[in-house]
Parts: sequence; C-alpha cells; structure tokens
Amino acid sequence: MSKSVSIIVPTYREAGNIPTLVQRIEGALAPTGRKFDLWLMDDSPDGDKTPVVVADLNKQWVHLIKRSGTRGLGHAVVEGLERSKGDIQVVMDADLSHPPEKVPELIAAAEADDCDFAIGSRYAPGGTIAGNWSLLRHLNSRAATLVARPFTRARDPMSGFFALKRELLTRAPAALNPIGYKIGLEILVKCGCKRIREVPIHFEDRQVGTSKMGLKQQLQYVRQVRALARFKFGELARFAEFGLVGTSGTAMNLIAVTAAHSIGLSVRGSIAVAILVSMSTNYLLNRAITFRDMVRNGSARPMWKEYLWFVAVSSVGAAVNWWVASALAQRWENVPFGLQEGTLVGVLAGLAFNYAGSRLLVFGK
Ligand SMILES: Nc1nc2c(ncn2[C@@H]2O[C@H](COP(=O)(O)OP(=O)(O)OP(=O)(O)O)[C@@H](O)[C@H]2O)c(=O)[nH]1
Ligand SMILES: [Mg+2]
Repeated sequence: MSKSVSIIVPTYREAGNIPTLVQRIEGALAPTGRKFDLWLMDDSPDGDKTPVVVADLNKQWVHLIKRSGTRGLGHAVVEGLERSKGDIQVVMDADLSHPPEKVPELIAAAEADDCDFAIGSRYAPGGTIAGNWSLLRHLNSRAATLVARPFTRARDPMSGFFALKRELLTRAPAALNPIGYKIGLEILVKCGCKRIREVPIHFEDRQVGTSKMGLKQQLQYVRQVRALARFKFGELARFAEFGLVGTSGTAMNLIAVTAAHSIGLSVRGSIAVAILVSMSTNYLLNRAITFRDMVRNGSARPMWKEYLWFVAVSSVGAAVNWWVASALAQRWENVPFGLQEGTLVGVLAGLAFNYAGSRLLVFGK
C-alpha cells in the first residue's frame, strides 16, 4: 500500500488563501490514490475568520489547529510535525507561493530509500521565481542561502517547502530549536541529512494577504545560524566569533585613535585611549555574544572584576603576540615577507592565547 501523507501548513491571517490551497491540494493528491490529510497550524489573531472559512469547506481531511503554545512559524511547523501521523510529512506555505501541484513529486522524492530530505527548490536547475522580486529581495535571499552553505550542500536550504519521512525526526540528537523562520534548515542540520533531493519549483508571489517577513525575522535568522554553527562546529564556531569580535575591535581602535587625535590629544595619548576603547568594546561584545551562554550560566564574578581579568589576559596575549612575532621575524630575516609572515603568526598566537584565557579564566571561571 502506498504511504500516507500529512501536509503541514503554518497559517497567520491566511483565510483568503485557504480555500484555493485546499482545492489545489485535493486536485493534486486525490488522483494519486494516497491517504492524505492537511494540518493548518494557525496563530491568526483574527477571531472566527479562519475557523469559519475552514468549517465552510466541510472537508474531513482538513484539520485546523488553533495554537495556544508559543506562537511563531517555526513552533507551528514543529507542532504540526509532532501531531500529524502521515508516513510522509510535507511542509508548505499557505500563500500559494509553493505550487500544490508539485506535492506528489516532492513526496516521491522524500519516499525514496536514498533520500533523507526533499526540497521544493527555487535554485535547483529548472527552478524559477516570479518575476516581480526586487533586486534587494533576490540579493537578500541569495546572501541568506550563502550563509547556510557551511551547513548543507542543498541549493535551497531556506525553502519553506519540503518533505520528509516521519521517522526522520526521531533522529534529531538535539531537540529542534524553532526560533527562526527557517525550520527546514534546522531539520537538515540537526537531523544530519546528507541525502537531499531537490525538486525544482516555480515560486509564485503571494496574491492575497500580507507578508510577515521583516527585520525581526532576519535577526532571528542570524541567531539561528549562530546556534546551528555552535551545534555543528562546537568550539570552532565560538573561536570564530571571538575572532570576529577582535576584528571589530581593530576597527574601533582605528576610529578611536583618529577621533582622540583630532580633538587634540597627543599621539601617545590617542593610542592609549584607542587601546582602552577597543579593549572595552571587545570585552562587552564577547560578554554579549561569544560567551553569552557562559555568562548566563552564572559566572559568579562581578562585572568589574571580569573586566579587569579580561584586560589582564589581553595584555598577556599582546605580549605573546609581540614575543612570537619578534622571534619569527628575526629567524625569517632572509625569507621574502618574513616580517609580515612572522607578524601574522604572532597575531594568531595572541588571538589563540586570548581566546583560551577568556574561555577559561575570564568568562568560564
Ligand atoms: N502559525 C504561524 N504561521 C505563520 C506565522 N508567520 C508566518 N506564518 C505563515 O508562514 C508562511 C510563510 O509566511 P510569509 O508571510 O508568506 O513569509 P514569506 O514567504 O517569507 O514572505 P512573503 O511570501 O513575501 O509574504 C505563511 O503560510 C504564513 O501564513 C506565525 O507567526 N505563526
Ligand atoms: Mg510567502
């Protein structure tokens, strides 16, 4: 017997789209002879509007779940995946951006033995996007996809149109963290999906209703990516964050030295101020970003002591940097670019020292 299918659709003020969605899903799936149902996971604050629309359809296979737990797209999808019982689970948007006619193909892809995760893909060969996307929206989408590159080889891991075997989710070693908009990416990474099939789709623009995509969702995406990086790359991801904060500190240093000198401070005075400023911003950013989880877990030290420790560790780090760079530059005197190469290794040694010190002595006490 062919496998049963559950389609999960998160909805937020989509009453205008639901009738067409249901009709097109039925038109696509009824001819396949499969058993299927639809789960509308609804967070709409629209009173009776959505329930009335669904009741009028009078379809036994359509379930409207008025959610009461944590609101949001990611949570809605995860709850739908937990509640629905189809052997194959399909997730798609309500706004008809994802063509229901492609669902049978997506199911066939997900069903294959050698497939962990099937994606309705805009970026696989043959996939297209409705013509009226602005350049900015294209760039945004491409940039977000590029950021996901270290996690997966899928061409369109950001797609909200995907399918999987129900048993896949039992494989997630860490519970899914549905903070972000990109729950497909979350599943891909947390369940370690390697065998991915992408079914090209034409991505249509929504005709009815309004978008919920905004700055807030984009910031959530950044948070999601950070959490996934920690999950997949562990300590290395934290070290990369430390390096990025250090880079921002260099920029701060340049700004501060210029500003201090322009208001009349001496050269030496300006350099001293700049070092103090960049050390302080580095401290605050590392506290807020790199070691946030450790700070939250209760590093018992008061902040001023923590700061002084940070300054102390960083000063020793600077000395390590100087010592390594000088030793190597002298040794490589006759090597082309020996000075620069020595300096670079010195910077890396200082960075590694600072990282270890911050990790163990400052924030991880
Ligand atoms: N349950 C639930 N669904 C949501 C929420 N926010 C968005 N959705 C649904 O998630 C799907 C995708 O949201 P959209 O607003 O279409 O986001 P988008 O596709 O990035 O943007 P546009 O297509 O340009 O509007 C739609 O079916 C929405 O109804 C939410 O907070 N809760
Ligand atoms: Mg949409």
